Amino acid sequence: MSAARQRAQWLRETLARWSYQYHTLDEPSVPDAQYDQAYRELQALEAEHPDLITPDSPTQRVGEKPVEFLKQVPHATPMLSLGNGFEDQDIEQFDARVRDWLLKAGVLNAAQAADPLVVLYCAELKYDGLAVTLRYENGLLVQAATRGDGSTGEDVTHNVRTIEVVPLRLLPGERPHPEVLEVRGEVLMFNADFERLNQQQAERGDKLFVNPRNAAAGSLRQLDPALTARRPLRFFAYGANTKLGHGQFAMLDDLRGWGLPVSPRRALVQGAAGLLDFYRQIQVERKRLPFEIDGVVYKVNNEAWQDALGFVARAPRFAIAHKFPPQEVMTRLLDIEIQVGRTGALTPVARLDPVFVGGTTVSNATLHNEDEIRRKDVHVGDMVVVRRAGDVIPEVVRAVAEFRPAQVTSFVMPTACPVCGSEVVREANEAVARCTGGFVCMAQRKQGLLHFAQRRAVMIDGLGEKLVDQLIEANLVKAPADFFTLSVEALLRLERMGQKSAENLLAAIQAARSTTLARLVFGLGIRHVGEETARQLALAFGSMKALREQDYTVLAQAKEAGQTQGLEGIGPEILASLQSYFSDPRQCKLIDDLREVGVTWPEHEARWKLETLTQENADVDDLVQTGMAIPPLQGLSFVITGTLPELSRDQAADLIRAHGGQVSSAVSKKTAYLLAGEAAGSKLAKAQELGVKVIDEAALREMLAQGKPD
Ligand code: D41
Repeated sequence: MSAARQRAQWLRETLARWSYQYHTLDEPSVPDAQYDQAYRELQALEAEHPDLITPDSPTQRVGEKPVEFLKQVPHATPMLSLGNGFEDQDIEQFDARVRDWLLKAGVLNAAQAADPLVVLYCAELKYDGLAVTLRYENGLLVQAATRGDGSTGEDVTHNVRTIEVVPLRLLPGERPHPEVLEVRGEVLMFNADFERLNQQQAERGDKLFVNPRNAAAGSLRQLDPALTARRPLRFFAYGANTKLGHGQFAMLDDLRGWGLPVSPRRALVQGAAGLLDFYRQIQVERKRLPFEIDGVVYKVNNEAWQDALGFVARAPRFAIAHKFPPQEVMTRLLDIEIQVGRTGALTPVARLDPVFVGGTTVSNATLHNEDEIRRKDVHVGDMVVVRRAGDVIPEVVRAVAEFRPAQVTSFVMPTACPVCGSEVVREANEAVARCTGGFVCMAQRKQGLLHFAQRRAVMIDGLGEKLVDQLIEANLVKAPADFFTLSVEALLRLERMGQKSAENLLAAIQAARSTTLARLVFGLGIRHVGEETARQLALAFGSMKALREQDYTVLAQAKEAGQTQGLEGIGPEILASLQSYFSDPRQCKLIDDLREVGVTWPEHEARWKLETLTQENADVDDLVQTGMAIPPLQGLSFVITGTLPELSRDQAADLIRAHGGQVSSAVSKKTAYLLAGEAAGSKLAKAQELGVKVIDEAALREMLAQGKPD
């Protein structure tokens, strides 16, 4: 019997230590299976000898029956509140006040109090959870309570016992723990756990929690501990009722030594300057933290000084919370407007009563799409929660039903484009509704023209948003081809357009006249066709004619059946989009018009073919034998450096890509050629070091003329 008792005690202690190493230190010492085995052994032992069960046994975390209600418990020592500030100034004043009080209390002399770095602070994270207090008597967890109003809270012992990171018995630690220890801290839920929980809730058709804090609160204030046990709650300690005599920072170390999780990020800093420095660091680190914080907390580190400072009302003078600007606020939804994007996507945008959120004033926020509006139950006139986290676009999170006025209007997606009146369609299994107007639609025209003229597309240098606006306004440009019929005279009629600027623009347009198929295909703004896809298409099809004449429905089937070569990166979505684009006569006219006004691009024979070859024998030799053109630079990687005699680096890259080569920015062992011009520097040295072949522009042209690398 005594052997069983000893064994049970050893198992309890060992399991507690492993759990501490796993949860608090994040340094698991044994594999999970080992833990489980020991746990089962203890369970079996306790089943055989029920008198061996102790309240700190890990098997007893969910030992209790549901409670009928949450009991009120008076706090032995009141749980204080925390003053707060938002601005740097608030923090500077806080530090000045602290020094002033320490001077009055006779702790500091006048010279010391004048030193802005004299006070050492412990700077911590401010967890966005629920404040609780845990009472340990002789090391054993005997009670857990919410903060409540600070004097009286709710008894949540049965639930807190189920939180795995909370030790049921304190570990020995480096220094002995007091006989009675009240640990203050926050119960919270990690973001990833919250997401997972909400997913489960959705699958079961249960109500969703609005944020991790809310989920933590809901989970902690349950009557049935078995339910709480299934919720992934965590706990971080930030203080204790009794001073331990070595300062706040060291106290957190003590708590950690006794098995309690404490802030993974805290610092001892000097003066307001040190505090603000910490604040800025945490602002940056915030988005990488696995849980939500709503600011940081500063505490005078020296406990004797803390005592000397005393309290105002219920808040200690030694501490302050420096809060981040709120990321979620409530405001009124004044209207829902429709924005039409370059691809014709209709996005509902919320017009809001301006509010300060996430550090700026926000008056517009995205509502994403029609389904999202339904899901969030948002109506015009509602009070809504607006969220702006970090640099993310502000969004409407949900309506607050409680504040719904008698009169609200439901949103309906218009059936005609608000910009051009064209029909709006929403394809099956698509969340987005689209205007079918294309370049006919002003909204798409402007964005489409900018897209066409951008650097990565047909590249008309110096053509910015303002100028495109002016050109559209003056009715000079409706479609891409119109750029190429502009004259200096026409341009001079635009406001703020001088002779020199007009000439420069025309020169840029002239330069854009000879382009590449890849740039053109990208510039057309076909849905799902980005820069890289456009390059692949140009390479595979070789010519605009081939692209236009293709039946993409047939091609998609052939591809499905594995009968195509050279179209590896082109998926069914892209093929469907090409089919719809090239079967629209308005779009085809646009391309014809470009040719008409003298836009040119080199074309070559199609690289891919519809083959009856099987995948296995379809190697390069077969393709050559079947007469398929292989681009001369296929599979070769180039790096370009220095100034070339005739081509710009962009043009050289286009040329290489148009012939099947790749262009990268750094020289490596995989580089086939370094194309070097005048004043080549470190890349040339690197190429020589690695034995990479170095060629000049003439050699490149020679390769292309020969149709093969040298
Ligand atoms: O992380 C927190 N939310 C946090 C809250 C913290 N790190 N430290 C805190 N320190 C205190 C004092 C200084 C009063 C012991 C607190 C709180 N109080 C607090 N939480 C809720 C009310 C007060």
